[in-house]
Amino acid sequence: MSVPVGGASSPFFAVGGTTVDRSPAWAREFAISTFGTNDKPALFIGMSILIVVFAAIAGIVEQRRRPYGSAILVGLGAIGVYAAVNRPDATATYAVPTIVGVLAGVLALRLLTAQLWEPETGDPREHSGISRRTFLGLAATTAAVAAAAGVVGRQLAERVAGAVRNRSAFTVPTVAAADSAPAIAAGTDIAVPGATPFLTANDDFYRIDTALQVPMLTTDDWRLRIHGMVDREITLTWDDLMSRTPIERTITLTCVSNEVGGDLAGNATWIGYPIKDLLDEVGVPPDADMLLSGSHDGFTAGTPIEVLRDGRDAILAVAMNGRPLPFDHGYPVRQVVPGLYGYVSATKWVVDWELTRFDQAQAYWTRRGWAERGPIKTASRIDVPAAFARLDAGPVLVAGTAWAQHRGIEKVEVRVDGGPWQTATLAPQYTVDTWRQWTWQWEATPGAHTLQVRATDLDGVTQTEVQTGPVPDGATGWHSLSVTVS
Ligand SMILES: Nc1nc2c(c(=O)[nH]1)N[C@H]1C(S)=C(S)[C@@H](COP(=O)(O)O)O[C@H]1N2
Ligand SMILES: [Mo]
Repeated sequence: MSVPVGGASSPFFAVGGTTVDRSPAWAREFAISTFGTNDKPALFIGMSILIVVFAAIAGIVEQRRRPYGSAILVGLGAIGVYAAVNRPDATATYAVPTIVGVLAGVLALRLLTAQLWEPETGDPREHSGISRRTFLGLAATTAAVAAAAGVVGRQLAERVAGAVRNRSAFTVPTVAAADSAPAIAAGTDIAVPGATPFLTANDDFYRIDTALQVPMLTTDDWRLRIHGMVDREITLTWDDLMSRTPIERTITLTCVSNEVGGDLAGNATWIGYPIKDLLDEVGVPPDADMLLSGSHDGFTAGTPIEVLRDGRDAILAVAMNGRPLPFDHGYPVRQVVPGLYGYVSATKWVVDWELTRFDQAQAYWTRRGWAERGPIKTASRIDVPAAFARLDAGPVLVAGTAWAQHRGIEKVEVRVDGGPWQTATLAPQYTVDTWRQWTWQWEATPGAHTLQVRATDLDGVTQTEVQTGPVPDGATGWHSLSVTVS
């Protein structure tokens, strides 16, 4: 026996996914600021509590007024079915797990409460216990549900294992010397304990996406369909992609949701295929101005075509720091576009490209109130000392990072207690597409102090002092922290 449905059909994930997709921008902001990147576990725990509460209510109602308790379960089931069949990759079979669950629930509820009623009159019984028949019925129902869950679970486990095997077997493409990332000059990484390393390890790389379950694709499953405003529609297979010439680039990604001083940014060395070459191959008419990229799980990003063609290293990446992309970061293929926030450019598990226009299409976050175009704003951050650190008076090394992708960092300045700005020492700039580390030597005096940092990009523009939150196009303001010196 086999149940041919994916984990995304589970009412739990379906309702969760729909909740994420339908929530207004302020609700997402609230979730991220309250639960941080634990917003998904928080959503699941919240949903579990709600389910237990609804189940208890259904039980009480069924006991008082048959069959209204069962009706509550059917109503909940209807929500689950609606959410499941409306998932981006849904088929009609997505309704199956919810329907099975609801039928089992109603059966269990009826068996459990049957003993509480007089069969002839329908009046509540004074004393009741669970009979042998009811007990057996319940046991059988529970076993049937567990078996069904087991089958779905095993299918899921097999799919996951297949994807894991596929990823282990994938050899990272070899890049010719001329197409390799430039060597990292000595001192580019300031190597100050507590400061961000220049390269972010895959396991430490921030993760932001709307996927409650990470898509587990194999290279055999993968296709990239390129359509819309193109001269020649094509569908790339994995072998088609692998037959091209790969390039390697080190590029810093940043999330638009990053708060001033936040850590939703990371720097990795990517191997992949220039997006510009693929656009040339399909032929894009001059009036198309947006690449609407879609992921396997329905997320979309709208990237300005002019940015993809202005010579920067926008790539369809397949490797991250010498390894196949981790599943969390888009295995087998994702986009990396220097200078744009991830929500308008960095589509993971990318399977669909539609060439279109900004006045004709909207992407996932744009529909929810975020800016249409998302150039990364210049940012700087103090990594050491940590906020509220207790320090000894005397020399203290202040260190951190700054970024202005595709423009580059020209200057970083630090000040203490609102005093004059002091120029920090910049580490060598790797390229304009990566962040740049800095240090500043402070002669700390006893007392409570506030440290502040600001950066200037190579266009000569200094970060604004005006504090704004991430919505709709990225946070602004100077990172500031307090320390105590004795
Ligand atoms: N499929 C998919 N791709 C996505 C997203 C998503 O929700 N789904 N989020 C984007 C956002 S908002 C960011 S900041 C980057 C983060 O990439 P990372 O998780 O590899 O750091 O992925 C982008 N790509
Ligand atoms: Mo993001």
